Amino acid sequence: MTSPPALAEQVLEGSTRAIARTISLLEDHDPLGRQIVRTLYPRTGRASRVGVTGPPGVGKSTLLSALTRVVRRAELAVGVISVDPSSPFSEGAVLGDRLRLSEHFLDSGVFIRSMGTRGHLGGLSEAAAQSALVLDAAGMNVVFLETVGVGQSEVEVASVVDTVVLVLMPGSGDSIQALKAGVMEIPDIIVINKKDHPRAMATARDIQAFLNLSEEEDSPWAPPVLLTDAVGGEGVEELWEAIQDHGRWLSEEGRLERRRQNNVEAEVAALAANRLQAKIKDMMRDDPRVSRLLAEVHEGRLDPFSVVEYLIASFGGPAAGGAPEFPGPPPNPNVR
Ligand SMILES: Nc1nc2c(ncn2[C@@H]2O[C@H](COP(=O)(O)OP(=O)(O)OP(=O)(O)O)[C@@H](O)[C@H]2O)c(=O)[nH]1
Ligand SMILES: [Mg+2]
Repeated sequence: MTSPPALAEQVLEGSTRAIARTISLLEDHDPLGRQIVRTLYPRTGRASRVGVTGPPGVGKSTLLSALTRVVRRAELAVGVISVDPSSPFSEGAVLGDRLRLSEHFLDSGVFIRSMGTRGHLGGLSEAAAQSALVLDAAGMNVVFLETVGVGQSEVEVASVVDTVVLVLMPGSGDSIQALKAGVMEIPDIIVINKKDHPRAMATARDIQAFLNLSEEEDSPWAPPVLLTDAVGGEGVEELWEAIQDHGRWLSEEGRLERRRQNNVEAEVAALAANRLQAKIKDMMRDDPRVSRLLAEVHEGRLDPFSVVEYLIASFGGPAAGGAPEFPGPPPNPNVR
């Protein structure tokens, strides 16, 4: 078996097989995957990272296939990570993505990977975010991350990209409401796909009117609302233009640096919250002391907060297996 440092080296050389292997390790939550990401991390940051999110079936994968075609014309290397929700249909969705994106299979400047059925959604978006880093380190110029907008995972994924593209279609009423109610953050670019649909224009106008109202004085970036037909390719070049415009805007006045710094904070917070949540679940299930305490709460002899305190006191303490080990500086990939 190839050692993690050797695999990392091959990723840096852009080996498709090494990239695929590393992503599989990440998908399986294999600690080796994390070790490779740690080695690669100092070599990331060059790619433009673009999140493409939106409700199921709006045409995100089709749009990404069309976008990839446009970006390839500029001879930029493109990586695509598509996250499909862990639904009973995700096998089909993965297959569907393969079909939609299959025209790019023979192009060595394109790496496409669908992540579907394994793991719960939180863990999935974590693996997807790390896979995006792998593609970045491998020298991809643009890395697209497709995710289905389902609350939390959307937030997590937004925290690892530079540009968030929200894809909607006529009939995406829930998402539009979420946007208007402020439940969903305003993305950098909004796309109304399926512009061949009779209500596409009205939907775009509706969103534009909302954006005009909510325009913030101190935000010089006004999110454009674009209409596309991902199947016919209409509006896709304009979308790529808008993504590049946003990239240029970010590169001014230290905005990209600030954004990435905020992203790192949000990502670390989300990752830590995921780990703690998993730990709490484990303790609730496996720690006999917790079971006893819960029984006492049930019998009215103890209040719930005492159990919470016990849980929290256990994190990092001996009950949780000792203080976490600091991983130390990453190995320099240039020195073996
Ligand atoms: N009429 C029309 N159909 C489209 C357009 N874009 C995508 N579709 C169709 O919409 C369906 C869903 O497209 P996908 O690209 O799989 O959508 P998605 O958002 O990636 O879906 P999930 O990943 O499952 O959430 C497919 O049958 C596409 O052919 C469009 O612009 N116009
Ligand atoms: Mg898709």
